Amino acid sequence: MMDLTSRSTTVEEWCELIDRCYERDSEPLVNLPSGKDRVYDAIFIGGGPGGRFGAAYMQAMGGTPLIVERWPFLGGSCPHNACVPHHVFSDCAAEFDLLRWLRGRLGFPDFTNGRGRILDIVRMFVGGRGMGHAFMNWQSKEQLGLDYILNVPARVIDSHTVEVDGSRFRARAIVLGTGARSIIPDVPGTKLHGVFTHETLVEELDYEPNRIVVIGGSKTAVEYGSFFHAAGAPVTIIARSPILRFEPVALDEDARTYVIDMMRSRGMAIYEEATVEAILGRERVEAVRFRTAQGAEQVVPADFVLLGTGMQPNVEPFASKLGLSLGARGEVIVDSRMMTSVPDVFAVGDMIGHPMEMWKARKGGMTAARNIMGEEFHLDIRNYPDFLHTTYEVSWVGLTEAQARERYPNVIVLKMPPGNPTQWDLLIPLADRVMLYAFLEPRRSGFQKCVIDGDSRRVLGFCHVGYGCKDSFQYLDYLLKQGVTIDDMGSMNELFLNPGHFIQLCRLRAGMKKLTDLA
Ligand code: FAD
Ligand code: COM
Repeated sequence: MMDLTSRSTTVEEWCELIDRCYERDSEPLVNLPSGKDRVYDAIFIGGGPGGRFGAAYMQAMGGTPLIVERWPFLGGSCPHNACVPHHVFSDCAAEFDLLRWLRGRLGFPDFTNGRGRILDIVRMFVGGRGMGHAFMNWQSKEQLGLDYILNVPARVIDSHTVEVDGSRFRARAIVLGTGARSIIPDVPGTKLHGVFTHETLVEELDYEPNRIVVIGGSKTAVEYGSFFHAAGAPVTIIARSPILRFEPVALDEDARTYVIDMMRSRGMAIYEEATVEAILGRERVEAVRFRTAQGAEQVVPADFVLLGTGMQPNVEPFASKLGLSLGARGEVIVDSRMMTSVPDVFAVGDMIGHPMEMWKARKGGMTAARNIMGEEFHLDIRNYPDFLHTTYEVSWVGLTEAQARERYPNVIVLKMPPGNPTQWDLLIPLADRVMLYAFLEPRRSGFQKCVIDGDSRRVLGFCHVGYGCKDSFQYLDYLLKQGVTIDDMGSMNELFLNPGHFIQLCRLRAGMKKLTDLA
């Protein structure tokens, strides 16, 4: 065991230490400023966003949390193999896409035979991710004052006792936040060299992929597929269900059609409602055989396959040991306070099932902390803003037009461009980071829609395809929940040219007593 409690460790020192620990089996890293023998308010098992934010919130409330994490760093899968690489890849996808459309024009370089180097990008991420890991450890120790033990798995003894490296720790409550892992589909060939998940991609990729098949229709499948394709490696997506259909917070059908059309128009092959029969090859992957929705057998050559078939909660051995109730997809069942079926045991984040997103993990941790500290607090995980990347940022919140029409008799729609967004060659919408598309490839400049209840004048939903608008959806979500109206929206101050044209679209109609569409 390496006791770091009374040592001030810099980010650079953490980097070296984490690297050493990650490369080979090594001792636990211990930081226990509150003292080893105390009874903690909670032991957080898993130091991902759920555990780390839960512990930080509890500490801020005056409680004493302990985090136990099997990796030598805090932050969980996000900085290691999930959100952070996803955003690196999506940034690259957007840049490559722009370069592809502008190639040889206006002084932009010729990208015609150009290829983004996927292997180098993955290596760049892996080479740099240690700094993110180190920052999480440093911030949690030096700025947040958290107790933690890293680089060792936790073993639950009972609902108040956790064993770590042979020592026992006691707490009033346990908060499980052990995340989720990729589901490996039950088809022949998943063990061939060249078949990856998002986890193994960053650990094991050792060649430049050229022909790519993505199996599955998850966000990861669409996001990573879009990146590979934008980098110049042709991609085929084979999904069992229609892609980009989300529940319960759905993407508007017009936006979905626009996004999929834009993916196809860039040359991506997308097969929905198709069944993968086998990944073929001797040692390395050579092709994927599948059946289309119409029943035709097809074989696509591939030297790289990404499995994007969803995530499985990591619930064992804790569920069996504690007797936790599980749901149909193997997730831990919790109530709105994050309490499991076992008294004093809470669960948060990806291990409680969908939606598997950062906000839910972090707010789940915070919710558990508040309830353990005696403040009743409930988390609603049914209404939230959502997003994904293709070569675009796609963001949405609230009701789709179809959902609104089911619930309200007088639905008003404001959208840009008007009509069918894939058929216009109109340089609208104009905004940051789509100006070049707008003038040179107009139909690629994005799409946005605002759905309104014409009777109450309340806004019901927003969606946006483009760039730079994702952030505003965090606040639009809040405004929707406050009951924002078209008139409130029209009274706001835009920073023109703004990616979300929602304020000015609303203002164009806000003066109207009996609202009509702007669509
Ligand atoms: P994790 O982050 O998985 O943390 C769980 C921790 O528990 C891990 O550190 C693990 O080592 C530890 N652990 C497991 N077992 C033990 C044990 N026995 N003892 C001790 N520790 C243990 N969400 C977004 O909001 N935005 C995004 O852009 C985004 N991008 C994503 C991209 C990809 C490719 C993927 C797969 C997911 C993405 N997500 C994104 C989802 C997000 O990463 C997760 O929702 C979030 O990380 C869940 O946090 P968590 O704390 O529940 O689990
Ligand atoms: C972010 C990880 S990458 S955490 O949510 O700050 O722990």
